[in-house]
Amino acid sequence: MRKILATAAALGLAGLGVLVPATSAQASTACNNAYNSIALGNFIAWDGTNCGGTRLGITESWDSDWGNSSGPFQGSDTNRASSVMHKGATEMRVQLFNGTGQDWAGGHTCLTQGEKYMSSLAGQYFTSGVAVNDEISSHRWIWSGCGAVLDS
Ligand SMILES: [Ca+2]
Repeated sequence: MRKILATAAALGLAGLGVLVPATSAQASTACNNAYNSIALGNFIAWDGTNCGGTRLGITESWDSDWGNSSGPFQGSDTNRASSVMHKGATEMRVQLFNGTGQDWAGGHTCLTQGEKYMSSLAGQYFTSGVAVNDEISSHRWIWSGCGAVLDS
């Protein structure tokens, strides 16, 4: 009887595990923790996967060149992001670009509020066909008009 109850308890826990909703197909404990601790309104990028390694930048604003010496992303931040997070306060999307400049042109993709984060950018591509991982060079917030969205 005791053994049967123990088995039932184990099965119950397993059942609960299945019922816990994942925020994305690549749900990451580290990213979930970061998401919960970061102030509302920000976009964040890390050089490692799973919202780890060096935090390249955290900002409520935009940056048209992650490789220059101004703004929230500078110098070696460009072409280095491997995980990104949207903790925006609105449904605006974070538009991520392969290139730089305030013409906001060329290959891009977007991170939505609903997606929350990408624990890895592997297998993701800009509208130009260029891989996103280690290739983001600028970003801005937009309400509409994105040609693609990141989706884990
Ligand atoms: Ca910059």
